[in-house]
Amino acid sequence: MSRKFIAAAAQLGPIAKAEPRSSAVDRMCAMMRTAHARGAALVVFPELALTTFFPRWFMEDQSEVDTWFETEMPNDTVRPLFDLAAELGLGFHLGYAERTPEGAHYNTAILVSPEGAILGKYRKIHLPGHRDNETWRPFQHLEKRYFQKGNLGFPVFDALGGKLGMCICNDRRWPETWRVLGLGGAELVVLGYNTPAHYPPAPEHDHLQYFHNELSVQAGCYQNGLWAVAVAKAGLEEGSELIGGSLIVAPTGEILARSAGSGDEVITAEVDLDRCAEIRANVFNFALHRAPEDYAVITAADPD
Ligand code: CDV
Repeated sequence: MSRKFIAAAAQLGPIAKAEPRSSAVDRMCAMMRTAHARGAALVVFPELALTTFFPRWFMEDQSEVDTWFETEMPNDTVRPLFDLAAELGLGFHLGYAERTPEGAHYNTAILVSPEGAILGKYRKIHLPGHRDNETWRPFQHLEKRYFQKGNLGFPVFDALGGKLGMCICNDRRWPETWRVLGLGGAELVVLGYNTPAHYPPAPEHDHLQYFHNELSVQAGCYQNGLWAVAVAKAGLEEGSELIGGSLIVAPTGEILARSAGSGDEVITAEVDLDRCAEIRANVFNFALHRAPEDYAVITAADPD
C-alpha cells in the first residue's frame, strides 16, 4: 500500500490584537481550499493560530488572560474549519490556547482527521520566556506565566497510513523532543511556531533566527529518520516581527518546500512515509546502534 500523500504547510501572516477569531478561521479556510486544490491530504496551521501572539503582553487580570483561551474544541467559531475539513476530506493540525474545565491552561495543538474528528492532542512541554513583567524588553514573552507545562508527553498517533507526532515551536529546538517522538515511531512530525526575529536576551543571534529554525528541524528529521512540516505565524504582528520560513523537510534532512514571504501562504510537498526507512534502517537504526546505557545523564533531573 502506498504511503505517499501531499502535505501542506499553511503559514499565517500577522493576526492583529483586535482581529476576531472568526477572521483567522476564514483565512485558514481559504488556505485549506488552496491546499485541497493542490491535492493535499493534510494541512498544518501554526502555533496559537486563532489569535495574535498574546504572551507578548503582561496581564495581571486572569479574566483578561482567559479571553485568549478556548474552553471547548471545536467551538462555534472554529467549527467551520472542522466542517470544511470533512467536506474536503482533508486532515489538519491546529495550535490554540486551551483552558480545561479544571482551569488549567496549556499551549495546545490537535490533529484532526479527514472526517473532522480529533485524533490526537499535544500540550507544549518546552515553554520559553519568563513569568514577570520585564519592562526592559521591547515586548514580553510570558509563556511561563500563562501556560502550564504540557502533561501528555510526546504522543504518537495513527494517521494517513503512518504514525504522526506533534510538537510546538520552542520544542523543535530540543533534540530530546525529536528523539522521543522518533522512539515512539513517529514518521511525520507537525508543528507550528511564533518566533520573533528579535530575541531580547541575546540580540546578537537575531540574524540567525531563520538559520536556527532550519538547523533544528533538519537535524530533528535526519537524526530520527522522519518527515516534518513546520509552520510559522509570520510578519509584523503588533510591532513584533515574526519569522516566516515555513518548511517541509524529508528524513534525509533535505528541505523540499519553503515559504517565500511573511503573509498567508500555502506550500506543499509529496511525503512518502516509506522513505523513513532510508535513514532508520541504516545510519540511525535505533535497535542496532543506539547506546542508551550511556545516555542516563539525559534523563537525570540534576545532571550535576
Ligand atoms: N513561541 C515560541 O516558543 N517562541 C520561541 C522564542 C521565544 C525563542 C521559539 O523557540 O521560537
